[in-house]
Amino acid sequence: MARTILHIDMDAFFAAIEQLDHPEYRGQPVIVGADPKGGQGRGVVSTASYEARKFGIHSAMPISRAYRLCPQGIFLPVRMKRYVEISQQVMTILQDYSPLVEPISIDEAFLDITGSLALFGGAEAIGWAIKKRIQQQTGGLTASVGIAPNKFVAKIASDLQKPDGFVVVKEKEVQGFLRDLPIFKLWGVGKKTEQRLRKIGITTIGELAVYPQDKLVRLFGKTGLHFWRLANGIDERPVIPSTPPKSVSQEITFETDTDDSEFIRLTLLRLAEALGKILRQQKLKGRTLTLKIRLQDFSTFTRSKTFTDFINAPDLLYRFAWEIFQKFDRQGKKVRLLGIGVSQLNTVGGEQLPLFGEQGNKRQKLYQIMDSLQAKFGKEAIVRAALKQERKWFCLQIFLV
Ligand code: TTP
Ligand code: MG
Repeated sequence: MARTILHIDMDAFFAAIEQLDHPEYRGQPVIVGADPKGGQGRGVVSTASYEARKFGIHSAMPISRAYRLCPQGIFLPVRMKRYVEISQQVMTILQDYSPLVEPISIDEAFLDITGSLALFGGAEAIGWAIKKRIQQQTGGLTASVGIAPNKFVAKIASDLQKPDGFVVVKEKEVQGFLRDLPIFKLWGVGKKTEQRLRKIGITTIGELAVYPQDKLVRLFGKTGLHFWRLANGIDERPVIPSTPPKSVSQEITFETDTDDSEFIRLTLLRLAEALGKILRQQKLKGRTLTLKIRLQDFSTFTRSKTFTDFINAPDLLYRFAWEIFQKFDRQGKKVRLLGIGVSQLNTVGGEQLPLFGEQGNKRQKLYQIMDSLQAKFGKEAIVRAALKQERKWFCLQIFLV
């Protein structure tokens, strides 16, 4: 299934906070890090404001060198407590736009916004809303945002127009976007690898993308394949939220209330497929399945079933959800909303539950294959025949809480 991933990275984070807290430093070259001790200091630069970067100062540079480059600069110590406070404020804002937020450093995070697009009016709307909220709630800090079909491209995109950047790369633009970038932009390509790639005539990501895969594998082993895949814009790594959720659920509100039991059955199948996919991506299984039903008069019911084993396979989720639904007495009323959720979650190492035995193992493999096929060829490739008759959904929402 096509995904939309957003990467966000705050601009000159520590230095920008110093400029926020001390208005007199705004527009000035600010260097946060070790004490320069008049050029004799032995530590390094944590970060520098964009004004200071004009002097050639950057993170991890010896503070003594930074001092020589810009003796008139404003040198400040690290105030970690304050930066963590702002970091938490920013991460909390991000949670409002997707339950799938993966912080990867103090000032940077990935969001899988695939499930939030409809709710907020599209990817760009989400990106701009996040930037605006951060600016307003922190009192003026800026962030750079990259939006793309995967993590790798989103991260490159957010870096491209820093500071205050905003870059969106659509699925069909990925290859063109990557083509002319230097190879050191690839994750995992350090100085040594860069030199080795140069020796075989590769200096850009585009050149790497068309290089024969087998030759790369011969030269770099498995990593060669990894480079090739990234160069071709293929990166299937999921966004993994830092705190595992307590429950995962999917629900749907119908465009018109329904009592068509075949349609309801297919809806449960569709919900189970989607839920199963998220659970597999997040490497989670659950012991309790909950069906949520809202009827035409807005009365809402939940019915749960708890198993001895942990499950995440869509056909099991579907089978039990359908069983629960059939036992539920709607008193002749139509259904407005349906949801299924799984709780009592457990992280898994990929092995299948004993209860469903050998079949379970095969099934698990099948789902992994389905996921990778879908990632490659799009959802249509292997959508179950039954789902082809689906009607329009009003709103599909994913909840991880
Ligand atoms: P970065 O996001 O790498 O840098 P930045 O936010 O200062 O600047 P920009 O993103 O606009 O390029 O790192 C975030 C913070 O982490 C940074 O403000 C300070 C800290 N940091 C260090 O302390 N040492 C380092 O070597 C790096 C790279 C960052
Ligand atoms: Mg940053």
